[in-house]
Amino acid sequence: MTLKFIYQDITKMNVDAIVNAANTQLQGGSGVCGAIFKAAGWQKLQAECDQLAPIETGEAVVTSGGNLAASYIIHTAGPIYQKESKNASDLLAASYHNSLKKAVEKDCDSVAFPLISTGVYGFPQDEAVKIAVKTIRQFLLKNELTVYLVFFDEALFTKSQELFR
Ligand code: AR6
Repeated sequence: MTLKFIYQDITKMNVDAIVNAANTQLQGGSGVCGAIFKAAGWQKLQAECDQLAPIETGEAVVTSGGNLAASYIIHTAGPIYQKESKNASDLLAASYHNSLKKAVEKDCDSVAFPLISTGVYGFPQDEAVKIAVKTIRQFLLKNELTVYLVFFDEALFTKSQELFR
């Protein structure tokens, strides 16, 4: 029943599942997605993803963790901020919520999230952190899970830690 902030490369996390900031076609890409595909084993992970694609924005699906320490990768497509401006917040919350549900379905005790949609997809970072924290805290009221929110930007990590202490 804990949410922890951590400044780390998510591919190095020793947890039951890590979440990938994917696209609806589940195609290996850049950013955190590229790092995860590379560390997990690109071809094998892409083959698993191809069986599950496409997904809706806000939906989540699960593959193996490949060569990662994590047993599972939960792939969720966050909203493209410019495209979904009206529904972007709800869709981002759905990405977190649906990923958490998948983690529980797979009996995970621990799961690590990147800041979904805050890179290529352009979601304002401070707002995205707020939505992530709110959605995760709500879920943890009823579920036993350790959740890590993984920051890749040290300044944002420090600022967010102070804000949500
Ligand atoms: N560990 C943790 N966080 C990371 C890492 C890492 N190794 N690398 C980057 N980040 P982005 P999106 C942070 O662009 O905006 C891909 O091509 C990064 O600083 O990876 O959801 C997909 O295939 C940022 O805060 O994801 C999709 O097509 C956050 O991860 C599209 O980009 C998310 O940035 C998804 O875009």
